[in-house]
Amino acid sequence: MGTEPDWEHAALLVVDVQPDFMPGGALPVSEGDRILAPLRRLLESGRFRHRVATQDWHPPGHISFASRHSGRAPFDTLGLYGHPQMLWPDHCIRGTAGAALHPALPWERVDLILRKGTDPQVDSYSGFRNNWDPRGERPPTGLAGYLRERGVREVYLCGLAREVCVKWTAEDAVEAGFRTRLLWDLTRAVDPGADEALRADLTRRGVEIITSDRLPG
Ligand code: VGL
Ligand code: ZN
Repeated sequence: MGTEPDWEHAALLVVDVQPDFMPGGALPVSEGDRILAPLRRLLESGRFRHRVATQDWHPPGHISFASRHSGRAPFDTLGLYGHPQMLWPDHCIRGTAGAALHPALPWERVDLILRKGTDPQVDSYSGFRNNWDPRGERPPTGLAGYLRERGVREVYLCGLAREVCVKWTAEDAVEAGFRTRLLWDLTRAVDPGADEALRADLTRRGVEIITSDRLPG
């Protein structure tokens, strides 16, 4: 398997690059700001024919917020609809400055902005499918169909957070049949201590981990 992208059939997926995930933000990702400059250059290079962004976009009082569950603190885990749900600080509340697409990036270069996490009762990490709903299902967002209808066969992932929304999006991309590559240097983690295990897990699930300097051109 070569690493040469098939540009015509390749999409760049930029996951949740929003001020709330920056250092000092509501749900800070260590060094989250370090991806901004290289990601700006990649978007401006015009190399990817297809470019999609996801945006975490929660209503106030979202089910994933610790503040919504009495006696619970951020980063506690709760059983929700039969699956573990991590509780988070309030973040990415729709319409707030922290939920905006980060002003340092050239968003005019993306074709589609997909908002997720909009259901008050259901979280959504992946750009492809929500987390489990009360019926135990993970409803699709339509992203796989959007990409397929445009002839996309391979996806390149970057953004935040590496072990949460980027990971879930990558795994679902594999599941949906896309050749999936993660641009490791263009992601950062909430907990970088778990990077080693994360790499192994992603690789086992069929996600290829590469760095952006290996993209030609
Ligand atoms: C994310 C936690 C909660 C992310 C979103 O974008 O990785 N993490 N909501
Ligand atoms: Zn969220």
